[in-house]
Amino acid sequence: MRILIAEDEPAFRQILEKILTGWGYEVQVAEDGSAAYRILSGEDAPRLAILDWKMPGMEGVEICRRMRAEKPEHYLYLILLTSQQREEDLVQGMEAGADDYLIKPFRLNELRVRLRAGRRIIELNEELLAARAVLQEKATHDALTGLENREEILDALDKELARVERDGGCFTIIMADLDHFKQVNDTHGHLAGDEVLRTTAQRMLRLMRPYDSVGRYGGEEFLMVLPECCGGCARAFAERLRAGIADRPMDTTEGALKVTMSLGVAASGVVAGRDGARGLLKAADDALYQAKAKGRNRVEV
Ligand code: GH3
Ligand code: MG
Ligand code: MG
Ligand code: MG
Ligand code: MG
Repeated sequence: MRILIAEDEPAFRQILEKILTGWGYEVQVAEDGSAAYRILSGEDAPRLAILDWKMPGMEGVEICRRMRAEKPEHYLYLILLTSQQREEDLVQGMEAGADDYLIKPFRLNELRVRLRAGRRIIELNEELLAARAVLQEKATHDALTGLENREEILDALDKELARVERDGGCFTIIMADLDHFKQVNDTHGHLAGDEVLRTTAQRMLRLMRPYDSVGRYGGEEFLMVLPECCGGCARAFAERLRAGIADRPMDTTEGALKVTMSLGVAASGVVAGRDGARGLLKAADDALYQAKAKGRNRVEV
């Protein structure tokens, strides 16, 4: 674990650095308060900091106050260092956001166990963040394909509608549906069907730009939102998607399966503003219906 030592007295700083390094910590040092503040608010800051109260540039207590106001994503465990005479200021220090304090001169044993307490808090915080990320992923993504789920992709659509209303420009949505997918399940089993869904998702992702969104809209139906891609761009993209699925059989445990997809394209300029997301979804759905009616494995606008 990395620790920041912010201390303006060189001798004291060096002693602390030596001790902590000896205990196996990776140590970063700051010679004044503003350097410490810069490090703590920067990318990849240490999670644990020992801050001298009295420092040029910025006092340790002020650093505590600022870091708590900024609320970085990872919890920062802050230990204030103060001299005996300022013991009465400790309440102020803790109120400013320090987690703990040490009064100079302090005993090594005390420093060691206080650091251990800090590490426990940091580890708990990391577990909490990891659990939250898992929950967040579950709430917004489809477990089978890893694509956005229906709510999330509809959310992306609403955001894109709001964006073009504000900034102008255009976007396109594509509704895509695997052809005769029921037959895949019936002939090769549901598990092979699942593999086909996963491969379809991967192939679509590979063809998309980083700022495009794709979600699993229904069982074997996908919705894409393509910012700043309209007219010929959208049609060409839908055609690439179609070919990306049809041109190469998909490997499954039941062997290589030929799969095709039909796509309906709708551009924001046509319906957006009139009846928003619903109108656009209906236009894409109608186009998809046309693609199915005209024989499948094709794109309709
Ligand atoms: P069409 O070309 O008209 O779209 O025909 P289709 O067979 O693809 O359409 P239909 O709506 O009749 O059938 C869709 C099938 O998709 C039925 C359903 O069991 C299957 N399906 C939906 N979700 C999943 C899933 O998560 N896994 C698997 N394996 N199959 C799924
Ligand atoms: Mg000092
Ligand atoms: Mg259907
Ligand atoms: Mg289908
Ligand atoms: Mg369907």
